[in-house]
Amino acid sequence: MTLAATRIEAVDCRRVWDSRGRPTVEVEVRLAGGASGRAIAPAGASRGKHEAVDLRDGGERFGGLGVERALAAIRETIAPALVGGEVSDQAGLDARVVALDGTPTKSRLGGNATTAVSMALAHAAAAAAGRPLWRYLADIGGFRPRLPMPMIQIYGGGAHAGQRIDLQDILLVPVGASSFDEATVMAAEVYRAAGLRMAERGLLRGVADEGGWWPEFASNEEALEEGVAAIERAGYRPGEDVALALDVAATQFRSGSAYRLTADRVDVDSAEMVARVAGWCTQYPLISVEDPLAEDDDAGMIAFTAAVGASVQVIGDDYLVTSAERVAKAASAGACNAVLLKPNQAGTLSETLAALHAANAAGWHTVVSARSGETEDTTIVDLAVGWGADQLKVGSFARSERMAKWNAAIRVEEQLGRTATFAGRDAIGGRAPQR
Ligand code: 2PG
Ligand code: MG
Repeated sequence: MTLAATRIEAVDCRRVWDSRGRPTVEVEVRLAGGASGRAIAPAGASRGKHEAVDLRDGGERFGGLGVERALAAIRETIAPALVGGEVSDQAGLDARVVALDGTPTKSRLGGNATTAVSMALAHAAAAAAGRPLWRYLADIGGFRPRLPMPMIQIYGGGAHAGQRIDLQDILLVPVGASSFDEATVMAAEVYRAAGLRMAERGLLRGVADEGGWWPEFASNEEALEEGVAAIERAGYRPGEDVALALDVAATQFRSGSAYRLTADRVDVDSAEMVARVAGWCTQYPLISVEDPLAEDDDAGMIAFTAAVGASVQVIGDDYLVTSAERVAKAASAGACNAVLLKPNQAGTLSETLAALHAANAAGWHTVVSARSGETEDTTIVDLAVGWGADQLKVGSFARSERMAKWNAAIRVEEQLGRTATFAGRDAIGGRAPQR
């Protein structure tokens, strides 16, 4: 009897290093027919309380961030359960891992272990089918491959820049671009102009965790003003050619029931926070705002979405943690109109895809996102293209763990050639509540 070529023969793993020089998990899946797939788990710094947790070793070594326990979980528990399985049955294999873990946040096996395994399975399945992963995912999922609109960080802040300012990401969105390639050209020019301005003002201090300029600003608003100035300096019209976006990551500066805006030397309550960020939306060319309120501030999220959601995209990240259930609940409550999709928040590709389906069902925009701790792994680009997601957020326009993703998308656009479609301006922005 000949064994099926797509039978899983081995699930191997090793410790590799992420963009912060911290240990992370790499998995390699080998199939009976010789095809293989490999993936590396990313790691967040500003994490939601309900997301899948990484299994770390604790203790002194590597500041407690070792991944020996996660590797042991793969070798001793996950691999024995998957070997012999049919690799194209991603849903069945992911479900097996979820059942083996049995916790709401993957705390037994580790989200770092389950995420790397799930992504490596998909790579192996695509390799066996002889197709790039993005095309394989589109084919099996019934999606039309499409290049997403990129969101590119200009300044990093919050947990990614020692809390120098409270806002975590000030991003640019090249809404006037007509292709992904053109979008990267515009991003390169604005990013460069922003750096030149920092240098001229004597404020250049290098870059933050995701490659954005270190935010040497006196207030949160100054970051927005500088963003507008950089767009103009690069020769673009703010809002018309290049818009701004924010990841407030407000959970990070929640203090009791208040929001502590250290850079602005003020504590505000939820209603004042809503008014402040909504005010920025009218003052600056902001097209999208992520996590404007903390992960447990339902009333604030609903109020903010009601205030600006018809014209501004309101993304839930820590608030929704790539959970289909949370997306459906938020949609019916009128909180958010877009979801950030991070595979390692869910812990498997199948659960990430379920969150995308829930968002599509709600008429929301979808944004596939990297983490602040990344590697050369470019799986998220395949997901964004193959699932026809609206946007892709992978950090700034510097550092190779970021550039690897932008460059991967450029290659896909070229491979698609004349059949390539780019998400464009309509794939980002506000949505009138559907209730
Ligand atoms: C976010 C991400 C990426 P982290 O908040 O959206 O910017 O950060 O991976 O630290 O959660
Ligand atoms: Mg975020």
